[in-house]
This record gives sequence, C-alpha cells and structure tokens, in this order.
Amino acid sequence: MEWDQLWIEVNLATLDPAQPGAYGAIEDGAVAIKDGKIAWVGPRSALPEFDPLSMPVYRGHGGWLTPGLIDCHTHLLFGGTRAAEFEQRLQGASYESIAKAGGGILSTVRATRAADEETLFQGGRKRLNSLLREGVTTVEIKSGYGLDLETESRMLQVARQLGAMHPVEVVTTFLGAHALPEAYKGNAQGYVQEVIERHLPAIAEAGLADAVDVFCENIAFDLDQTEAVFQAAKAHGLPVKLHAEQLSNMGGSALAARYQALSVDHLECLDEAGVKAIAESGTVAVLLPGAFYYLRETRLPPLELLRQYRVPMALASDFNPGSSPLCSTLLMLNMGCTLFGLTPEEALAGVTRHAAQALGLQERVGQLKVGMEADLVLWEIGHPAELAWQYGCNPCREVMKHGQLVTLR
Ligand code: DI6
Ligand code: FE
Repeated sequence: MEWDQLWIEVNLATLDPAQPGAYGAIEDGAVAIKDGKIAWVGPRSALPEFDPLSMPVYRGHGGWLTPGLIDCHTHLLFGGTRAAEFEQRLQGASYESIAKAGGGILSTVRATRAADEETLFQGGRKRLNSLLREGVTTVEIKSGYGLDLETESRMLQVARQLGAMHPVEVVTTFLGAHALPEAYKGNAQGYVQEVIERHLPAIAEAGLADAVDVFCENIAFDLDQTEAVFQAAKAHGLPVKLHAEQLSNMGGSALAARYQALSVDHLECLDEAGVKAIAESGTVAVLLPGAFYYLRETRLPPLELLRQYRVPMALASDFNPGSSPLCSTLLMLNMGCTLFGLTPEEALAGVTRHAAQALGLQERVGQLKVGMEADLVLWEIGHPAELAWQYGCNPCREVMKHGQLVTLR
C-alpha cells in the first residue's frame, strides 16, 4: 500500500454520518494517511496487508481517535484583562450596565489599541497552545477589539501570522461591527458607514478576513445596520455570520438566513420562526455555553426546536475577556451537556463536523473520512462520552495536524 503513516490498535469516533451507529464509531479500527490526508478508514479486520517497516505505524493502545477538535467562535486576541469588571459584576453590576457606561468591550478596545503586534501575538500563541493541548486543531479568531482600521487590521494580521506559524489552523473573521467606538458615541449610523466604506474594503483587499460577523443586539447594532454590513460583505465576496439572539430576540437569525449565513451564534432568545429560517438556509446554530454560564443567564437556547428542524448545532468557547474567559473546548463539551442538555454525541459533533460546517470547511475537516485532512486526536478514554463527562484530567495523548504529529507536552 502506498501510505505514509498508519494508526492501529485504536477505536475510531469518525463522526461520519455515513457510518452507522453512535459517533460513527468503528471499534478496533485503522486509519492510513497519505500526503497529509486520510487515505483509508475502516475496521482493522478489513485493512489490506501492509509492510510494517515501510512506514511509521502508530499504536493507540486501545484509546480512541477522533477528528481534530474545532473551536468555531473565539475572540482570542485581545489586550488587557477584565478582572476588575468581574469584581464589579460580583457586586451586582450587570454586563449591559457596564457596557453602557463605557466599560466592557470598550475597555478591551482601549487595551487592544495600546497593545503592539508582538504582545498580541504572544497572547494568542499561549491561548492556541492551551487549545492544542486539548486536541483543538482549527480555531476561528475574530477581530472586533480595534474598532478602527489600524487596530482591526493589526488583529487580523496577527491572526494570520499565528495561522502561518502555529500548528493550529486559524480562520479569521472581521467583526468591525462589534461595539460602537467612543469617538462615534450617538452616531452608530456613521460608524457603520465607516466600517462599510473604509474598513471592509481595505480588509477584504488585503485578504485578511475569511468571513464577516456583526454583534446584532440592543447594546450593539440593530437589524438595518446588520443588513448594511452583510450587503457590503457580500459585495466583497465574503460569507457572513452573526452574533444573534443572545440577550434579546431581535430577529437577527432570520435576517442572517436571508444572507445564507454560515452560522448564527448564541441564540438563547431564538424563537420558532428563527429556527425555521435557519433550517431552510442551511445555517449552523452555534451554541456558546461559556457565555451563558459566565453571565449567569437563565434562558436556554431552544434545543428541542433546533433538533425538530434538524438544524446542525455547533458548540464553541466564545473565548473572550468579557463574557466567556474560558479557554477550553473540552469544558464546552461538558457545559453543552450539563447546561444546555446536549447529548455527549451531539456535543462531540458540535466541536467537529458541525463546527467545520460553521466555518465552511466541511469538505476538508471535522470527520475521519477518506479525503479529509489527517487532523486526528488520540484520547486515553474507554468511550467517546468520557470527553464530555469529566473535565480537568485532560485525556489528550497525541495530536496530528495535516498528518504531522504536533502534540504539546
Ligand atoms: N458577544 C460576546 O459574547 C462577546 N462579543 C459579543 O459580541 C463579548 C465580548 C466582550 O465582552 O468583550
Ligand atoms: Fe462572541
């Protein structure tokens, strides 16, 4: 066989819907790799003859292989911290009231504008390392803490550099419409014009963004402003996604569906009309239990409706300093189940196959399937449900990206 590498003595959670059974599982399976891609997947008993001296053969010691995990929604580049705001919130101030008083996102904007490239890069590198140690091989990173062209571009350039220099693959999203910068107080319309006429064209021209996002919320941008940014994104050939229905039901998801959004994210306040709209557009629902937990929200996303309409559900960290300072995809597996009621299988699909779809990468990553990237994680577990069941005893043993071992110890 013309393979470069082979995995044996492993069970496979392929997450391939074409494989019958939970998790697309294949017990005592094998995976062969050629040119960084998966060349063969199946039960060991069906593996063609091979010469064990002709290539590296990895033995999984009875553990489980899954696709590399994917965190499809993060804001992991930022300056400063928000620990002081955390203390205020513990004394009773709300996330919204802090935002309205010029703190919250705007305090991170001040710190990020003051941070040079090197500082942002080193912060990003450490956070990507934390995710990689837990088996994450693809991460989306949003801008949105610059709110001026210079800093938004710097954030996205640093994200691109991280993608080029770090084993974790980075997908970038321009989130210029994240909050209203201080200089535009009372003039949201003016800022949206600036995003559309100056920021977006320059960022698209420089190839810095893979998609465009907006924070559609009563403390951020309304439906008309969101739509204006979507139109501009489409004119530049960029797909859109949306922070929608987090704190209130604005109808953002239905709007995003009309623009064939890749994903709508948060969704605690989503109603049935919104669920129906995203089901029809093929938009992924990204659930973010970290923000729900950290903001001590009580309203749950409409899981039963999302299931009923067969909307693909992804699960992500929303890692950011203000509403989800939780840099762990494995923690999200646990919280997705304990807080939102996902099954461990739905949760694992949410950080693999469905997260890939939320990034438009479903043809390339997110499943153990012939033709896909050899992004693999070996876990020291007896069953895939263990990934969601316990937290803190990181069972990740080896990580492979594009067929290269990139395990951090
Ligand atoms: N929604 C969020 O959860 C983050 N941004 C957004 O639009 C919060 C960002 C922050 O508080 O810094
Ligand atoms: Fe977010």
